[in-house]
This record gives sequence, structure tokens and C-alpha cells, in this order.
Amino acid sequence: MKNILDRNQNKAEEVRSLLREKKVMMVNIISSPGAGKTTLLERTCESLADKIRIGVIEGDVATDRDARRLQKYDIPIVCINTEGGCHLDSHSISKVLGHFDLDHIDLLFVENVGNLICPSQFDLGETFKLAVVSTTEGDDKPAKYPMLFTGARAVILNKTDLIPYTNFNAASFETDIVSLNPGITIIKTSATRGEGIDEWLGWIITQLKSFNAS
Ligand SMILES: Nc1nc2c(ncn2[C@@H]2O[C@H](COP(=O)(O)OP(=O)(O)OP(=O)(O)O)[C@@H](O)[C@H]2O)c(=O)[nH]1
Ligand SMILES: [Mg+2]
Ligand SMILES: [Zn+2]
Repeated sequence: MKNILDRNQNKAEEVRSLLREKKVMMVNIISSPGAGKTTLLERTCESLADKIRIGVIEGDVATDRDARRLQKYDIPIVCINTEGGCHLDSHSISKVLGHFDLDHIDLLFVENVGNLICPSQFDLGETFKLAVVSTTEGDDKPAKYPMLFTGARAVILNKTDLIPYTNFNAASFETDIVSLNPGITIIKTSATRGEGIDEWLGWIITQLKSFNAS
């Protein structure tokens, strides 16, 4: 395992320096299956695809359904089928970067395979990780799966519209996250209804500006 992670890390650093040279900010989106990663990307492309040059790498175990959902936004998309693999690694990202015209992309989203565990161990060369948690999964997920939350720059708490139908405790969710990672940003959204999406869009634009200024 250590050898695998070391080799992954070396390739991730290569990817990171290529993206830095090309001024591409890469965001590695990680969540359990169904938390709302693709829906968040749909909302993001809807609002930003005509202002910011967006690209997407869709990591999926099987099918190209998520990539198809994003096709209507007329952005470059590459689908990686892991054929059973439960995470993406930096070698698979490095291989597909050649399919993008990196001189004409500002923001590259990677939708990782739905899984809260190993995707957080594999650096892809991203600028930062974005965690997505949905309210129906329970407020205890950050404490039970800490690795993602200690490493992420922000967490989207999605499906806030469903809180009335669950026992989700937002205060205890936030306390657990902040104790793991005091600097993390928490954004509450309903990706289907639109609440919180403007805050998310404002935040991602600010990240892009500071990436380009650094
Ligand atoms: N009620 C509600 N449903 C949502 C919300 N966001 C996403 N969904 C629904 O949740 C389901 C899963 O959403 P996806 O966006 O496909 O989730 P995902 O994280 O991309 O799923 P995988 O790629 O399979 O891991 C879909 O039926 C969405 O319509 C939300 O904010 N509220
Ligand atoms: Mg998806
Ligand atoms: Zn895995």
C-alpha cells in the first residue's frame, strides 16, 4: 500500500505542476454515492459555463450517465470508467489530461467515484478537495470518516430541503467538522431547489481568483 501511495504521490505532483503552469484550478469532488455531486455540477455549469471555461472529468465505476447529464452545457468532458475500481488515482488523471486543451480551461472539476474512504487517500494533483455530504446520510459522517474532512478545503452540506424528514442535527454536524478542520468552509445547499447555490458559486469564483493571483 505504501508503494502504491508513493507512486501515486509522485504522479500527483507532476499533474499539479502541469496544471499550475497551464493556470488550471482542479477541484476533486468526493462524497458517498448519491450525495449530489453531479447535480451540483449541473447547477454550476448552468450558471458559470458562459463566464468561466469549465472542464469535467467524470469518474464512474460503470456507465457514462453522469457525463451524459453534463453534455448539454457544451463543455469538454472526459469519462473514466474504473471498471470496478472504487477511486480515481493520479495516473488515470494524468492519462486523460491530454484529451483537454488545457490552455483554454480555467476550472477543471473531477467527480470522483462515490466513496467516502479511499478517494480521500489518493492525491490526484488537485488544487483542493471538495467534500459533499447529504443530510440523509446522517450528521455523524464527518466523525466516522474523518480523513476526507481533515483534507478538504470546503464541505457542501446538500439536500437541506430534506432536513424536516430526517433526524439530521446541523449543529452537531458542524461541531464535528470544525473540530477536525477548523479552517474548513461549510456551505449549505439544496442542489435541486437552488438554495445556497449562489453562495457556492460566489465561493468557487473567489477560490479561482486567488488561485490565479498566487
Ligand atoms: N431532495 C434533494 N435531492 C437531491 C439534491 N441533490 C441531489 N438530489 C438527488 O439525489 C440523487 C443523486 O444525485 P446525484 O447528483 O446523481 O448524486 P452523485 O453524488 O452524483 O451520485 P453518484 O455519482 O452516483 O455518486 C438524484 O436523484 C438527485 O436528483 C437535493 O439538494 N435535494
Ligand atoms: Mg454523480
Ligand atoms: Zn478505492
